[in-house]
Amino acid sequence: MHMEIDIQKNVLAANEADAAKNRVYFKSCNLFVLNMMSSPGSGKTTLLCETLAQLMPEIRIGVIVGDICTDNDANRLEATGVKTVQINTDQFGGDCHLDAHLIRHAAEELGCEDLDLLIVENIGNLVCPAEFDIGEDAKAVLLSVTEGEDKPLKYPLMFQVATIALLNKVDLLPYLDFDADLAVENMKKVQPALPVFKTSAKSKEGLDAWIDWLRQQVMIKTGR
Ligand SMILES: Nc1nc2c(ncn2[C@@H]2O[C@H](COP(=O)(O)OP(=O)(O)OP(=O)(O)O)[C@@H](O)[C@H]2O)c(=O)[nH]1
Ligand SMILES: [Mg+2]
Repeated sequence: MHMEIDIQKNVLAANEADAAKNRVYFKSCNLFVLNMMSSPGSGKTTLLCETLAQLMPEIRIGVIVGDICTDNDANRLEATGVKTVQINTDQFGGDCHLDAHLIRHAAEELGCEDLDLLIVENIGNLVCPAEFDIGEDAKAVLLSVTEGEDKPLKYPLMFQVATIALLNKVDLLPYLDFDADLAVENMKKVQPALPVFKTSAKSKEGLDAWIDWLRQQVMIKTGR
C-alpha cells in the first residue's frame, strides 16, 4: 500500500516538473493554452467544432486531442480546417489522462510558435485528468445535463481545479428532470467563485458568451 502511494506521488511529481517546462515553452510561443475536460460524451468535440468555426481564421488555433483508441475526434476536428494532433494512449499502456510529457511532444509537432490558441481535448474522464497539470493557462470542465446534478459533489477535484465550467447540452433540459440550478449550486459548493456558462452546440444557446470568454483570454495572454 505504502509503495503504491509512493509511486503515485513520484508520477505526479515527475509530471509537475514536465508541466513547469511546458509553461516555459508555451510562454516562449506567446499563446493561450486551454485544457478541456469532462466525462466521456459530454460534448467536448461537438462544442469545439462550433467554437473553432467562429474563431478561425482570426485566431490561429491548434488542437491536441486525447483518446485511448481511435482518431475519430481528430477527423471530426480536422473537418473544420484546424490543425490537429491525436494522441492515443493505448500505445502507452492505455492511460485515462494526458500528461505533460505527451502534451509537449504533440505541441512541438503542431508548431506552437505559429499559434495564438492551443486547445487540448483531454480524454473523457472526470477523475484522472484533474490530477495532471499539463502547463496550461486554464482548465474548462464540461458537465452535460444527462449526467446528474450530483457529479460536482462526487468528483470534486475536477470542479476545484477548473477555471470555468460549462453546463452543456441545455437544449435537452425540457425533456429531462435535471435541475440546472441545483447542478450550478453543487459546482459552487465545491468552488464558490467558479464561473459557469450554460451551453448547447445543438441550439447554439450560450455559445456567444463562451466564445467571447475564450477570445478575451487569448487577447489578455498574447496581447493580440
Ligand atoms: N442534445 C445535444 N447533444 C449533444 C450536444 N453536444 C454533443 N451532443 C451529442 O453528444 C454525443 C457526444 O458528443 P461528443 O462531442 O463526441 O462528446 P465528447 O465529450 O467529445 O466525447 P469523448 O471525446 O468520447 O469524451 C454526440 O452524439 C453528440 O452529437 C448538445 O449540445 N446537445
Ligand atoms: Mg471528443
